[in-house]
Formats: sequence, structure tokens, C-alpha cells
Amino acid sequence: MKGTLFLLTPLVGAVLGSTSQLDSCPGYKASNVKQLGQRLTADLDLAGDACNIYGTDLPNLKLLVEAQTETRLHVMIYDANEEVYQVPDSVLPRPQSAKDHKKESALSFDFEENPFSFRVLREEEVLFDTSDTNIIFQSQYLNLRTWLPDDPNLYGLGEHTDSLRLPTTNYSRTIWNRDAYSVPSDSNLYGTHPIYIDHRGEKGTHGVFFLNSNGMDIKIDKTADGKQYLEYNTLGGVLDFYFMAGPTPKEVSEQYSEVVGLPAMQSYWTFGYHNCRYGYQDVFDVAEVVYNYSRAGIPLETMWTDIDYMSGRRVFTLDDERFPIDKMRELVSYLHKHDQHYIVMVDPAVSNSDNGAFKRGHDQGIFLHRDNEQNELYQGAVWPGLTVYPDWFNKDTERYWNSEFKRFFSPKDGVDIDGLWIDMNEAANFCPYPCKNPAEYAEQNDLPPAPPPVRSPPRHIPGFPADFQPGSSSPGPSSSHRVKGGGTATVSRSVGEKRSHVKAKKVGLSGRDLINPPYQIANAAGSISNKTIDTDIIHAGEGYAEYDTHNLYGTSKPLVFIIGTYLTSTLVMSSASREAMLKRRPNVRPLVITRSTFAGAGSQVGHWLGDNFSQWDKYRVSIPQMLAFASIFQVPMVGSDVCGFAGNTTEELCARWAMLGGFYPFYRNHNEFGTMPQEFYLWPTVTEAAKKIIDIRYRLLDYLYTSFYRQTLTGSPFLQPLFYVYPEDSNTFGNELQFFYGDSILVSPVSEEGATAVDAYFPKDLFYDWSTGVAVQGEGSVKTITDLAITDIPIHIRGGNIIPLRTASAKTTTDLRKRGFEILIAPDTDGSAEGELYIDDGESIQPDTAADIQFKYRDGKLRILGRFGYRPNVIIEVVTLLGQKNKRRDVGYDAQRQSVTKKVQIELTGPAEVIL
Ligand SMILES: *[C@@H]1O[C@H](CO)[C@@H](O)[C@H](O)[C@H]1NC(C)=O
Ligand SMILES: *[C@@H]1O[C@H](CO)[C@@H](O)[C@H](O)[C@H]1NC(C)=O
Ligand SMILES: *[C@@H]1O[C@H](CO)[C@@H](O)[C@H](O)[C@H]1NC(C)=O
Ligand SMILES: *[C@@H]1O[C@H](CO)[C@@H](O)[C@H](O)[C@H]1NC(C)=O
Ligand SMILES: CC(=O)N[C@H]1CO[C@H](CO)[C@@H](O)[C@@H]1O
Repeated sequence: MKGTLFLLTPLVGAVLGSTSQLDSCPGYKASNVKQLGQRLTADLDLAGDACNIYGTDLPNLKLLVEAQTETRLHVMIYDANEEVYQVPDSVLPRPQSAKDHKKESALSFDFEENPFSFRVLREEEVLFDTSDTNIIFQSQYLNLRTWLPDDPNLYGLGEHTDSLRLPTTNYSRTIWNRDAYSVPSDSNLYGTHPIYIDHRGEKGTHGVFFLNSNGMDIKIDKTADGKQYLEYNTLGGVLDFYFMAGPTPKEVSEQYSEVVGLPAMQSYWTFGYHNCRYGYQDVFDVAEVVYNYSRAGIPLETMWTDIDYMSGRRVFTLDDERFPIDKMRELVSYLHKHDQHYIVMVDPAVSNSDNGAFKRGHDQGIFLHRDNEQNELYQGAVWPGLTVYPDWFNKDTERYWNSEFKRFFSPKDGVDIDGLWIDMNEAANFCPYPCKNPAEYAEQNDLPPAPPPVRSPPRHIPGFPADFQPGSSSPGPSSSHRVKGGGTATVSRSVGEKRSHVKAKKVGLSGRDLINPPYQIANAAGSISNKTIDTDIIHAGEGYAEYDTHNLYGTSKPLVFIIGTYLTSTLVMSSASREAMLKRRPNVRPLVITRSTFAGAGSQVGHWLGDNFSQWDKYRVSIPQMLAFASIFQVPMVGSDVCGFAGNTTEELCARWAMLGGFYPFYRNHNEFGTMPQEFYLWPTVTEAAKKIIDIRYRLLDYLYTSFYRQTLTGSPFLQPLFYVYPEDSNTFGNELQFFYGDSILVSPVSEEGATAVDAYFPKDLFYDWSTGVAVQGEGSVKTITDLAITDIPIHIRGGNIIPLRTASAKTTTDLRKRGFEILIAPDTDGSAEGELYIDDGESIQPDTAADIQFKYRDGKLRILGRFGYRPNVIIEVVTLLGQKNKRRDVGYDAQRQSVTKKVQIELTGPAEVIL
């Protein structure tokens, strides 16, 4: 087979017994097959009588197969007329074929003509095989099934809180973005990532990305006679697949980043510790928390505020009594003066009431409306009550969003935020379908809820301005900005011309039931329009239906860097928000943390794992959920709400979570309204845990920054499940409670309540205990690590690695950058090790200069080489070599740690050597 890109030999296969009632569908017959270089095309025509089960069968399809790179094969089956909806290129730009790749592709494609089916192979290994099942392509339903080997190791298909390695029987992963409070398992959650990794141990790993934004059920199961399969059941779009050849898990991740885009680099400070809660009563409360952290000696890098700051929970408003602008500006400037940062939440839904953001958006005609005679605004009920929703496909929405940002978050006279948090962008609508009367629903459900009492400054807060101190001033101006009920506009002024009903190509078939499609996906919220925007809403511009684009509402599209300008076309909420942040601070990497994501979102934004609970199972599941995002979906800026969001936490859980969160790329404590406070300073053990882990995290921050940066260049994941590092060790395939933090650090958190031990798996490799420095020989078995206090988390360094550490931690990441370096060498069994260090100014999108330094250790000599562009103005102060069991006479020998430490003074300005 080698050397042949496309094999046209007909396949031979026994026809299987009945698979489902869909068997009556005739499938398609291939004809007019043409192969030109790396491309193959064919016509696919319905091979018999239409079965019309879920809509009508499309009679004429086309097949396009492209070997796009040596490791990527694109297979697409679409309607000959190209009327069927396809994910807009402006939302997910399609990867192009490499012009000059070698003739030989790692993947080959073969197919059977009648009925049409196909296979994808890597050498002899069949990766994907649709034989003996008929492809179904109907107006509201697509079905395609691939056979898999027995007991496959499959990962991905997000967003979910199921196991990292997916179940293989009777498993259904529904994908339909929703506000999934409590992040339940066996349920569709906030995001859409229809990519899976199929890991076959020694036989290699590959990935399959289904580029489709419609609602779907992906089923993994066995037939009655025990044959394993994976099956796509989709409400629309086309069959558009990208096969990534691997053959290692890391390479699959890299290849996927070529398809959906490399993740965005984040600023240095964003890796500091963040604190948030929903339910801070007023700006005094927020200031007190900032003060209490500093008094407790826990480094707080960024303070956050949830929707509490808004007036009646309306976006782009401030609660004048509890969060008045003058005090908000004082708070922000206090934070900035102390090298700390501030972030607030923004929701997409705009309150339909007397407020500027609504009036301006209404005047500009950028809200969604119904396609009826009255051109009625589409309305739902969210936090502020009656709301309307920006239409991200309207070309004027970008300007609107930018100008609201510019106004409200103005550094001159607004709330000068450093990052942004976007929520409720699935989009959430509390009012259940059909939501006939959202105003009444809002009224009955207390939206917006009554605000908490107004206070004068309750307590002395040292260091804060006089008007934060008791007895200083009267409460803010009285309720001039209260939400007014009633009197809301429901009819849109006829701004903009009436939409044309002639649709461009790939916008969507007409005549579909956009509310109750005949095939129903297993959406946990019931019908597809329930608790969200009605799916029959038609967007401005091309006229996309919400039915097709629902899963895109909250997310992003990669930005293209062209001659110093960021260009975007269609903007969905995340990218619009990123763009708006960039407008405020050009060339500064914008931190945008979002709840809803679509494939490729990592190129713009980070993600917090949603509204979890303060429970041990949520603590545990945060690990596989984070790993899926960071290593598979290419959204590496990720983390869950530390100590848990909803419900009351406990001291033990919060301490353990503080430790685990120390290894989330995005490290934030967040808590729900009405639950007991859980700031780290509230309990002695949690304070101790937090201080200890932040100390470790900060000393390792440049290691994190370097590995994260590497991912933004190559897609090679920073955080990794064990099987990424040991792909041939089958004991690692199901491990989801330990993980690698970069290539060099194995983290094995305690996972059970009340436990003081953890059973940690150690692959056959040499490790070093972080706290004792002592070598641990992994034997491919579980070791029980005991006597772990609730302020302990087992950390092991993998032999063969060099880790750059700061010599000490600091109160802020700004101060941290003034600390010198310690180079920690953890040699492998043959006595060598390698590592790297990347440093730049910490925030520019295109830094002028950077230092990209390699460390190589062998035969007692450490060599430091690379590019030394950026001058960090600190030196390497110490070099430490682990694994020195035999007593040495050196001055810095530590018999207990079995290490040698040498004091040095090495400027990071050019190559150097150290003899150890
Ligand atoms: C398959 O899963 C469904 C839904 O979770 C459940 O109702 C059903 O009993 C399961 N069937 C089998 C054979 O386990
Ligand atoms: C800050 O600490 C003081 C003193 O321990 C405490 O009374 C107060 O409740 C704390 N405030 C907050 C918001 O945590
Ligand atoms: C919408 O969700 C609610 C529960 O939140 C449920 O009671 C109702 O049946 C659902 N409606 C539809 C149309 O799915
Ligand atoms: C959580 O703690 C608060 C007190 O801080 C208490 O009022 C509330 O009932 C607790 N909730 C639960 C679910 O235990
Ligand atoms: C803070 C927050 O957004 N919580 C909400 C999450 O969503 C559910 C509805 O699904 C609300 O009830 C919560 O209040």
C-alpha cells in the first residue's frame, strides 16, 4: 500500500446483520471519480429509493478528498448544490493544503463505489472504516458510522465531565452548548469540540475532527454481535472530516492545532493567582478581600467581580450605590499601584430597559430579531430580566461592541479592567421554550433580584482611600439608575434594510423545521430551543439560522496578524470581546475567559470549567476536564473554580483544591452567591496550603510560561495526561487523576476526602521527589505515597529534565520577575538532562525581543546556549544537580537531598558553561 495515496481497489467485506431501522436507507453510489495529484473527487448519487426518515434524502452529493499535508487527510461529503449550511469560513478559517509536501502521505484513503463507503488507513492500520453501513444525508439528519477495534482508547468529544478515556458501550455524547449548572456528567455542557483521539498504544495514535456546528449525538457502542463502532448523528451541516495521522498523541495535538489554530499566548501576570466570588455586596467588600489577602500574606495577583457590580445586572452599567464609579476607579488604581489586576464579568444579553447600551444597540439595529412582519426584537429573560441579544453575524455589531467597551471600560473615566470574563454565552436564556412572555417570566422569577442593602464603609481598610473608611462619606448617589420595569421596546425600528430571502451558498437549506427537527438529539435541556435563543431566529447578513450556528454564539474566530493590524470578519462573542479589548490596549495580549467555546476557541480565549459544585467528585473531574481542554482541544488557558462554585466548601476540600489549582494554567478561586465565603485566608490550613503552593507555582512560573509559549508555537501541549508522555505504557491509558505539568513534572494529587495517602502510578522511568530531592525509580506500578497532610501534594520531576526556577517567590508576578534563577538539573539514568527557558516582556503580542535559552547537561557540564534577545536584568544565581547518591566533597553537597548546589553569577546575555 505504501506509496499509493489513494487506493481505488474495491473493498471486500461481509455484509453485517441489521444495525438499525436506518438500514432501509439506500446509501450513495460513487461515479465520475477523478484523481488529480493529492485530490480526489467523485459524485455520490442516491443509490435507491429515498428513505426520508428525518427529513428528505439529498439525491446528489459530492466527495472531496485531499491529502493536505503529510499527516492530514481531509474528507468531505457535501451537497452538489452547496445549499446545505457549512460552518462559515469567517468563524473557522479552513486549513489549506501545504503546497510542497512530499508525495507520500502517512494516511491513505480507499473506498467502495456502490454503495459508497470509505476507509482511512495509516500503513496497514485501518483508522476509520464506514464499510457495510450506508451514509445518510438528509435535510435534517446526517448519519455516518465507523468501525473501531475492540476496547478502543478514545478521548475528547467535548465538552463533558465524563471520564477522560471515553466509555465504549452505550455511550452517547450529545453536543449542544448549554448553561449546564453543576456540570453534570452524561450531559452536554457549554462547549463544542467534536474531535476525538484514538490511541492504539504501540500501533500509534490518530485524531478525527468532525468540523460541524450543528447539534449532534455521537454514539460509541457495540452492535448486537459485538462489533465496536462510533457513530455521528447530526442535525445538519455537511460531513467534513480531518484525519490527523499522529502517530503519537502529542503529534495529533500539534496536527489539530494546524486545523483549528494555535492557542493564544497569555501575559505573564495571568498565571498569577486570581480571586473571585459572586455575591460581594459592594466595593467595600471587594476592597476588604484585597486587603485581607495582603494581610494574610497570600499573593493575590488579580481581583475579580461577578455581575454584582452592575445596576440591576445590566451589562455596561454600574450599581451607583454599591459600586459607584469614583470608588471603582479608586479600587482599580489601588490594585494597579500594587501591581495587581482587575477583571469583571460581561454577559451578552443586554437588558431591554431604559439604559444606554440598549438604546444605542437598538438604534444601530444590532440585536437579534424575529423574521416577521413587525420585525420584532427577539427577547429572553436573563439576569437583568427582559433581555435582547446582540447578533454577532450583523456587520455592525463589532462597532457597537467596541464602542460599548471603549465607553464603559475607558481607562480615563471608566472601569479600567485588565482582562475580561464572559459568561452566559451559550447563549443562556432562563425562560423555557416557548417563552411566550419573557417579561412576565422575569417578573415571576425575580429577575433581576433585589440588590443587597446599601452600606456606608463598614470597616477600616488600611491603605485604601479615605472614602473607603468608616464615617467618611454618605453612600453613593441615590437610585438615579434604578431599573425601570415596563415601558420596554419590543418593536425594532426599521433600521437597516429588510433581509433579502435569496440566500448565498452554504447558508442552509430552506423548508426545514428549525424548532422541532424530526431527529431529536439528547439535549439535557430538552428541545433545542429550550433555555437558549430560539433556533428559528435568522441572523443578519447572510441569513444563517440559529439552528445551525447556535454552537458558535459564544466563541471565537482566529485573528489574522497582517502588517501590524488585527483583521477579523465575522465576530462571535469571544472574538468580538478579544477584539474590543485589543482596541483598548493595542499589542497587549488580552485575557478573555469565556464559558462557551467552539473548536478553535483557544486561539482567542481561555475557559473556566463552568459552574461546578464544592464537592470531591467535581474536584476530581476537574483534572480530566482540564486535560481534555489543554491537551486535546487546544484551549490551554483553563481551570475550574477552585474550592468549588456552588454549595458550601469545607476546609479540607478547599485546602486540597488550592493545591491542585496551583497546577491549573488558570488558577482562580470562585464561589457562588449565598454560599459561605471561601477566600483562602479564611482558614489556617487553607492559608498554609495556598501560601505553600503559590510559592511553588511562582518559582515554577517561567517553566510554565516557557512550556505554554511552546504550545502557542507548535501546538505541543503543556499539560498532558500520562499516556501522552508514555504512549506505549497501557497502564497510563485510563489514568485521569495524575498529570504532567509540562514535560518534566508529574503531579499526583490526593483525590479522596479524608485521605492522607495517594496511590500514584509511576511509569518505568527515573523521577525525583520535589520536596525531598531524592530519586524514585518508577517501575511501571503503583506506589502508595503516605503521610500527606492536607497541605501536601506529591510532585515529581522526571529524570532527563532541567527546570528553570526563580530563586524565591514574590507577592506579585511583577516582583517575581525581579528574582534571579536557579537551574535545577534532574539527570536521567545516563546522567544527562535538557531544558529551556523563554523570557520576553511578558505582555506584548509581538515582543520586540525575546530570550530563548536551552540548557544541556552531560558529563558534569551544564551548557547554556540559545538566543539572548530579551534582557531580564536578573542572573542565574544557583545551579542544583539532583541524583548525587555518592557522597561528594563539594561545598554545596547536601547528603539528604542527594544534590549538589553551586552558587554562580551568570548573566542571561550569552552562552555560558558551568562545571558541576
Ligand atoms: C444505555 O443507556 C441508557 C441511557 O443512559 C439507559 O437507559 C439504558 O438502560 C442503557 N442500556 C444498556 C443496555 O445498558
Ligand atoms: C476580612 O478580615 C476581617 C478580619 O478577620 C473579617 O472580619 C472580615 O470579615 C474579612 N472580610 C472579608 C470580606 O473577607
Ligand atoms: C425546558 O426545560 C425545563 C426544565 O428546565 C423542562 O421542564 C421543560 O420540559 C423543557 N421544555 C422543553 C420544550 O424542552
Ligand atoms: C452554607 O453555609 C451558610 C452559612 O455560611 C448557610 O446559611 C447555608 O445554609 C449553607 N448551605 C448549605 C447547603 O449547607
Ligand atoms: C452564577 C450563575 O450563573 N448561576 C446560574 C447558573 O445557571 C443556572 C441555570 O441553569 C442558574 O440557576 C444559576 O443561578
